[in-house]
Amino acid sequence: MRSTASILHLDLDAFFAAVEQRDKPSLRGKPVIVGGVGLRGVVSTASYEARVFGVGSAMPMHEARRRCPNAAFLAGRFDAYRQASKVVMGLLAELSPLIEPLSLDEAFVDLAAGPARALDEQALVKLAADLRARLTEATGGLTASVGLGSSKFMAKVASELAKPDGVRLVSPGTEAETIADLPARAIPGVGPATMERLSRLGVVRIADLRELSKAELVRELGKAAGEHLFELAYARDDRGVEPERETKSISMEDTFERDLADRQVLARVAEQHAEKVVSRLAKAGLFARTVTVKVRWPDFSSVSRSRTLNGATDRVEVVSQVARALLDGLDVAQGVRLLGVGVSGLVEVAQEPLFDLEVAAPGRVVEEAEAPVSRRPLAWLPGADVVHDDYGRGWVWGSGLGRVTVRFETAETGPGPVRTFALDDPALRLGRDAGSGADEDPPPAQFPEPSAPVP
Ligand code: TTP
Ligand code: MG
Repeated sequence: MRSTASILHLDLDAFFAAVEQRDKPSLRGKPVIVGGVGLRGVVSTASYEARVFGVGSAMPMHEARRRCPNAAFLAGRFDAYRQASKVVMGLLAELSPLIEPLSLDEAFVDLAAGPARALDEQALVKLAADLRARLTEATGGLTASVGLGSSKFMAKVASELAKPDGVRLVSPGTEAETIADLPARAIPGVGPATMERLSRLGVVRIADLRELSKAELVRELGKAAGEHLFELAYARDDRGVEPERETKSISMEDTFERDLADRQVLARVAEQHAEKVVSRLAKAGLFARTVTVKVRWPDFSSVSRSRTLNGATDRVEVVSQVARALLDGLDVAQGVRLLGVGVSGLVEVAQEPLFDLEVAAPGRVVEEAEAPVSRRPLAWLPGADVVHDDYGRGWVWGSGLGRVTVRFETAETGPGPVRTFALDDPALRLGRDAGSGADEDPPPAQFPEPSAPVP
């Protein structure tokens, strides 16, 4: 491990929600929840104002609505998130040639590989402060938390301790004591399932892990995970910052303590895996075309089954249904030792028809007749960008019964007025540009219809 705190971890604060608040001035300082709109939709992220009510990532949307009924519930605009992410990653690339993005809003930077290699601690903190200021400026108001440490693990823990909107440097030599009192789940990779196993061994804090032997952890969690956790408990981590590599697949698997033959239990595990996989997909701003299920039998042989969809999806109910169907095609009577769910065929745009399951009603969800497949089909989802010939740019506040309500405001305006239109109002269009943009066909010329005399 290195003796300087030269690994930097940056994580944007309440990323999707912060982009929404930037572009929708009336929502600044208010609870904002971005998430799936489907039947089984879950929260992607909640603004800090909404977190006060106990709303958080991966919570079912209906639960979020119950806890925070007055929040703005938005469907998400991946183009805007991806654009903000590019700006941020560009700033990080100025610090060092060695950066490793983990998702749209999170990356490691190895400062030892760049011009900052010889900086002392004070100068490193200053570098982080400057970075955060430039980031806020360049993104039009987003904030980030930055951690500095002697390893990837410490940098990530430090940024978590710095949240929100702060910097934290963990001095080399103080790592083990810094993490001792943190809950064990603060270790990246320790999720609810691992935590449940650990609590049975009496583990609450990271220091408690040090009471266990490596052999005990390996027995409980498997060789790779057990050994890794044993090292992290003492903050020992020598993984290098890996330059950007393309994400080709995302998967989640679990080895059971006892072989499982109960279809219902297996289906539930497949669903839980699908939820995690989809959450990581969303964090990466990606959509998947192929779903794979992997099963390992008691004799350690494995099979996998895949299905490729007609289009690319980021919807948990789709991934979950396909995974369960694939599982149904396997005879599990002999017992299952390991079950995994994965997605691949990753692309940056959804290609599936976007049906708003929860609110689909005649005339409620409008697909553009010939929506280009090159980008997410547009629909009057809450939060979507719209342009009106007379009122200019705004966003969908709500829709239903053949009408859509729009708030006319942008990042550059103050909070703007609200107006309601018929869904087929020719002056109103979905999208960000006014119609003269390069990737949009010019709108058909509009002539005032002579009002027909009423007979
Ligand atoms: P995070 O960095 O985990 O969360 P965050 O940026 O919203 O909040 P924090 O201030 O705590 O960092 O994830 C980044 C984005 O990824 C988040 O804004 C939305 C998306 N995401 C999902 O879509 N599903 C998830 O389960 C999580 C955790 C994140
Ligand atoms: Mg974040």
